[in-house]
Parts: sequence; structure tokens; C-alpha cells
Amino acid sequence: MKKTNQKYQPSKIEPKWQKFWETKKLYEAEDYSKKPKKYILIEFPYPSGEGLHVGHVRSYAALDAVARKKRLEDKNVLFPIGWDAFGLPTENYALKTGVHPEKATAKNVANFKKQLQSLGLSFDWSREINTTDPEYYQWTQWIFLKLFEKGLAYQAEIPINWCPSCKIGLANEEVVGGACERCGTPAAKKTLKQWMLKITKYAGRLIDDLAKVDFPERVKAQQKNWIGRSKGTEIIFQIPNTKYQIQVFTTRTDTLFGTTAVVLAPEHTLAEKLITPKYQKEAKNYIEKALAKSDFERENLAKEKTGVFCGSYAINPANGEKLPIWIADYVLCDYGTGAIMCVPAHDQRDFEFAKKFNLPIKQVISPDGKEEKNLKAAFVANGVLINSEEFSGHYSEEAKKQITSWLEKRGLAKSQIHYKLRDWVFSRQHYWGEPIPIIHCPKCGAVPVPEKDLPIKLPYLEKYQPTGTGESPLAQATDWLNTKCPKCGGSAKRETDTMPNWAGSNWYFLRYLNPKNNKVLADSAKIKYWMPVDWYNGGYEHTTLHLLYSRFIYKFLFDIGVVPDTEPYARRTSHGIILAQDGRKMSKSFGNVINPDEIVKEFGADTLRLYEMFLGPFDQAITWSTDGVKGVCRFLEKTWKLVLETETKAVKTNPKISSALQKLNLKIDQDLEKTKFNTIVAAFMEFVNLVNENKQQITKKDLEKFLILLSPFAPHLAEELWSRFGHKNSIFEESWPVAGKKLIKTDQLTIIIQINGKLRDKLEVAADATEKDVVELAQNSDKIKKWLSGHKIQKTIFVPNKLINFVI
Ligand code: ANZ
Ligand code: ZN
Repeated sequence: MKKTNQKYQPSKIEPKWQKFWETKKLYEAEDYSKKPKKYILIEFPYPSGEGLHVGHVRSYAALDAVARKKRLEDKNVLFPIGWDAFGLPTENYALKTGVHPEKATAKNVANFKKQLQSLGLSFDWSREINTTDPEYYQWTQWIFLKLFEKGLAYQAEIPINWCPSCKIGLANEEVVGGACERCGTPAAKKTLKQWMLKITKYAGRLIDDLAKVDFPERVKAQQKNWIGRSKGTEIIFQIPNTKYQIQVFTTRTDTLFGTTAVVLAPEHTLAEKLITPKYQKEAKNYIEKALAKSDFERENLAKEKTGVFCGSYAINPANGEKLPIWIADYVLCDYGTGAIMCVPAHDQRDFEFAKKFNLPIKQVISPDGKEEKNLKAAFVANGVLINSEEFSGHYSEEAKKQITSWLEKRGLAKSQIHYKLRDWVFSRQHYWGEPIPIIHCPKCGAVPVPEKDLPIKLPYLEKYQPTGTGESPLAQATDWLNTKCPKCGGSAKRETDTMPNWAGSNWYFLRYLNPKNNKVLADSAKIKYWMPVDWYNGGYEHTTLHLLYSRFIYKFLFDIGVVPDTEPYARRTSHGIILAQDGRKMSKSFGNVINPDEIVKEFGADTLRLYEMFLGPFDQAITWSTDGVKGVCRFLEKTWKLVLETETKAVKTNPKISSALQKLNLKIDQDLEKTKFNTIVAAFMEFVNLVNENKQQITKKDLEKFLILLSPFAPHLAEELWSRFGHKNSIFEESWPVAGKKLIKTDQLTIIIQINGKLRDKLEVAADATEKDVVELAQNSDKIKKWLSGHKIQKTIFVPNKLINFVI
């Protein structure tokens, strides 16, 4: 061991190895390699003016360790990086600083790249992509053309969320607590012609296919809730002496006899028609006021119920009762049928509505078959039917089926599935986005740009401010705007809306497979070789947006034959956010942001990476601590010293140490797959302490093995110490040690299986196997099956770690 430069000085060694790795092209993935492929993906960053955040590092450092370990395990690893660079933050930054978004993007990307490179992450930079590059976004536009061709992109005149201060339309996700996400101004409504994507057509598949993928349960549940599948029944209520009827949507047909009113959303097409002359003024007035409210106000469950009687009546198809028809804004126009049967005794919203307007409350479900006097709140659970004619005495679940089929036979009901998911508003009235490749012709209407004309480049505009009229800034680019209709050749105008930020990130993981292809978005053989992504890590905040949108687009690409399967990500993990030392979110305005550059400068990249892995459980939010950083740095110094000072003359490693090394090896193998990076770091610390207590009792070979184990987590330090052992190759060209068989054995034992006291089989079981596990294993053994067939087990005797005896 060369003893020069005894002090651990990361700033001296880290840049050196980063250069070394780059020249060796160590991290370039190989298309079609015979080695098993592993596609490891992090959510590509948005290159904002603020620079890299320690939150990015949490995800990247962890997945970098995964990528490095898999390479050592002789896998063909693809670990790519790029820039998700269109969108509002850059546009807003440009508006504030006067730097054009294009220039700002180039500057921010350069800065991010420098920052990422200083961390020594093992990205394959040869595949770098940028969503604002026309070579890239021509394929984003191509996907839009395909969606349009298949009728999944369409225009609709719809009220959109509108920020009166930013003067732009907002997607639902951009409205937080009823206000514009950026400036906090309460969102208003504005009706505009918008491009929409029919994601609702995929709602069912987006739920069903979750069964195929390995996502955290929390993420699956959130997607399911967001899509909101509801299986129920549509029931027809006739309105006597008119040509009208009302369809309601209910999930509780069993409560039909408890209906005491029918309630329509103010937007319902029948609302105005059913107002009788006597109620004209009051009811019309109510509708007008309700329409002016924001969705947020209307959906606020806590608010007091409002409503108005319209003068007409409907007939309950179950018992012929006459029910007043009300109009109330707690009924939403775009869910179900926009009309409900009001069952105050069993739905809390209906209960409050009935209390307020003195509607009858009729109990029809009871926990014990008895009627309660004076219900204090709705009884919402299932139970026994009462006051329901021949259905009384039946239980909710069976009554639902019976009542539905009884109505169905009379043509008054049908089973129906509704989803909460809405079509996706895909237009933005912004400058910094992909132009939507459509041409509007006065004669031919909306005409798609021919594929050969892609990309439709975003024109360089000096004035890119929002217009305030709801029109996109591109409407001012006259030269660009005026064009010829591809169909009839007449004068026509280009679409001026741009795509939302999510458009480029919908499919970016495909472009990494073939970033320079000019003929197709990616070569299909390459897609087949690399997809699906084996491990995708990203923030929880993207669960219902990016993650859902990209799954939708991938399914669409499957349907048109571009990709070979229906799900893009085999496995998804999510990391928690890092809070500032004061427990608040890191934010410029609080002045509590930790700049990764400064940590790298003071302590080195390895310390920062290791610290962020050590912070705490990967999937949980965690508070930053600078003391913690110092602690991790001391650990690396200790490791450094230990390796340099060990004489490596030992002929045999102390058995205590060799066993600990095996255990460490095994622990990394197991914990890395479970994203338990923190316990891995703790295990390294323990091991280093043990060796320190038993100085000079470890062989060079074992020390080298230790360095290989450490290399995915502290790559620079491991590489430096490796070279000081005299190696000329990179430590990352070595192989991952296989955890010793001997040690693994102790976790397994042999159990004897007896039948009536006679040995019939032996089974290998885990050391912690319970009686139930062993019985199950034994009953699956062919030998045992033979002996047991035709017999009943009278008694089972289990001696843990030894034997199981079936008495038959
Ligand atoms: C009668 C009833 C009785 C209901 C009862 C519930 C309990 P999910 O599960 O979320 O789909 N509903 C239907 N359309 C609505 C609309 N446009 N706006 C507001 N509420 C609406 O909820 C289905 C239930 O939500 C339906 O079942 C309906 O109320 C209400 F004891 O019908 B129910
Ligand atoms: Zn035309």
C-alpha cells in the first residue's frame, strides 16, 4: 500500500476519477449485449434557475448505487439522464429576468450538468436528451398526430381554470386549494377552446394493469383513487305529464325505497326545463349563482348545503311515490349522470340537505332490522332492509342485486361503471412549449400537419409574454402563424396553443434507447431489447400526474404497435422529500436551502451521497442535519485511514472479521433491493469499527473485497484506495463478490418429515420457518403427497428446527 498523501482530501481525488471514468467510457450501455439488461431510471430533472437540489441527490445517489452494483454483477446497465426543459418555471424566470427562455434553458442545463458531474454519478451521458430540442420534440408532436388520427385528441369548448393574475389557463393539478399554484391568486373560470386527450378511454386499463407491476401499495392506491372507478346503477325516474325522464347514478340501489327527492346539478340540461312558472325567478337565480362558483367552492364538503325546489315532481320507480325535484350545487354536473336520488337517511350529504330544507328522512337500512327514532346522522353502512316492501328483511348486498334486476326487467335500470377521471386538458396558452402540430383552415377545419413537415419548430419570439386574452403568445408570430392548408392549399393558420410540461416527459424513457434516430421515435428492436424499465425511482408528488400520464401514453403506443407491451415500468419506488434543518420545506423565501455544491466543496461528493442514503428510510420525508453530514465524513476518513494503515501482512483474516464481511455482503444484496440504503451504510460503519478493534487481522484480499462492496456507495474513495493497492484497472471493472455459501447455509436447515413416525422425506427450510410454513412445504412434496393421498391427518407434531410428524 502506497502511503503518500495520508490525509483524506476528496477535492484532490474526486475530479481525477470522474475524468478517468469518462475517458474509459465505463458507463455506456451496450445495445443488444448478451449480458442481462437492467434499465435503471430516475425522473429526469427540470433544469430550473435554482440549480440542483439536495432532493435530486437523494434519488440519484441511491439509484446510482443500484446501477453501479448491477454493473459489478455483470449486468448490461442503462442509467441515462436528460432534461425536461419546457414549461412554466423557465418562462416565468425569463419574464422576470428578461433572459429569453431558450438562453435561460441552455444556461441552466449547463449548470445542472456541471453539478451532476461533480457528484460522479454513473450516467450514460452519450444518450443525453433535451425535450426542447426540435430533434426530440418532433416525436412528441408525432405522438400527438397519432392521438389525433385515432380520435383521442380533440377540441372542446370548456370552462377552464384561469388565473387572473398570471393570465393563463391552469390544469386541475395547477390549482392548489382553489388558487393558482404559482402566485396564489384564487382561480377563476374562463371558457376557451382547448385541446383535450381522451385519457378516460383508458381508465379501466389504467386500473386493471396495476396488477401487473411492482409499485408501492400507496402509489397504486393513489392512482386508483384518482381514476375513481365506481360500479353502480343508473335508474330512470319518470316525470308525469312531460316527455322528460331523469336518470340518476347510484351505488346504493338497496336504499331506493328511502328516496325522498331527486336532485339535479345546476348545469343539468333538464334543470331549466323543469322549473314551473311559480318558481322561475328563484330557481333561475340560484342556477346563475351556482355556475359562477369555482369547483373548489362547490366540492368543499364542509360548506352549508344550498338548493332550490323547481316545482316539478318525479316518480320513484320502486313504489310510485311522488318526489320533489330540487336543484343543488352539491351535485356535480360532470360525474355520473349529473343527477342523484336523494336518500337522507343513508347519505350524509343528502342528510344535511334534507335537514336544511325539511325533506322527509326515511330509514330503509338498519343494523338490526329495527327502526331508529331521530337519526342524528346518516347511517351509511350496509345492513338489513326495512320499510322496503317485499325486499324488507334482505341484506344490502343481495338487495342491491335483486332491486337492480327487478328494475332492469322493466327497462328502468342498467348497471354502469363511472370514473372520476376526466379527460386531460392538453392546451397551454404559453410560449415555452411544443407547438401543437395542427393547422386551422377556414374550409377544412383542424388539419393535422403532415408527418414529413415535423418538427413544427417553436419560432424565436422576442415578445413571449402572456397576452391576457387567453390567446397564446404564438398568435403574435405572424410569419409563423400564416401558412397553407395541407389539404386544400388555401390560406390557413397554425394552432397557437402549446403542449403542457407533461408532454415531453410522457415518453422520454423511450428516446434514451435511441436518442439520435431521425426516422422513428426509437428503433423497435432497441425498444424490445431494453423495455420495460426495470427500476424507476421518483417523487410521490408525480404519482397521479407524470406516472399516470406516461402509463396512458405507453398503452396508446402499444395499441398502435410502437411498443411491445402495455406497461412502461416494471418497478417503481419513491423517495421521501428532504426538509430543511428547521423542519420546513426548503425554500428560497425561508432562506433554508442547502446547496449541494457547498457540501461537495467542503466534504466531498462521496460524503454527500452517503449521507443522503444514511438519512433515514428512503421512502420517508426526512430532516437535513449538517452534523449528520460531518458524522458521515468522519466515517469515510476512518475508512481511509484504516485501509491505508493496515499492513496487509495477515495470512488469514480473523474468522470474526471474515464472517462479518460475509454478512455485510449479504446485507447489501438484500437491503439494496428493498431500498434500505440507510441500513447498508450503518452496516459499513459497524464493519469498519470491528476491523479497527482487530487491527492488522485482515488480509489484502478481504480488504479489496471490502472496497468493492463499498464502491457503489462511495465510488471515488473506493477507486482511489483500489489504485493505491497497485491496480491499474477501475474497481468498477471487477466483479461483485458472491456472499459465502457457508454463511447463507446457517440461515437454512434440514427438516425431517415423518408419517406415523417413519422418515419419508427431508426438506430444506428457512431457519425461521413456522409450523404453518413447514406443513405447507411438506404437503407440496411429491413424496409426501403420495403418502398422504386418501388419508386424513389426525395429528401434526412439530419440533422446531428438527422434524414434523403427520399422524394418519
Ligand atoms: C343514492 C345513495 C344512497 C348514494 C346512499 C349513496 C349512499 P361514488 O362511490 O363516489 O361513485 N352521486 C352520484 N352522482 C353524483 C353527482 N353527480 N354529484 C354528487 N354525488 C353524486 O359515489 C356514488 C354516489 O354518489 C351515488 O350513490 C350518489 O349517491 C352520489 F345511502 O345514490 B348515492
Ligand atoms: Zn383547407
